[in-house]
Amino acid sequence: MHIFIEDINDNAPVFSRAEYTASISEDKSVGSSVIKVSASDRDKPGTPNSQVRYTFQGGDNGNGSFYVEYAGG
Ligand SMILES: [Ca+2]
Ligand SMILES: [Ca+2]
Repeated sequence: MHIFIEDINDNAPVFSRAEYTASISEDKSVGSSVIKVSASDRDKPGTPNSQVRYTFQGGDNGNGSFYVEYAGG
């Protein structure tokens, strides 16, 4: 008898900081990076369980003025 232990998605992503704030000056060029955030997830690496997807609050990808660039885990 074989018992396979698979990873389950029991860890939520944890941001490296509790809160992020950023300000941007008006003369910044379009496409400038405003802020970089990162979160980590303790589930098994390389599986959907540990994939972190970033969106704005509410799940959209910005109102046109700002957008989220997805990067890595
Ligand atoms: Ca997870
Ligand atoms: Ca897990």
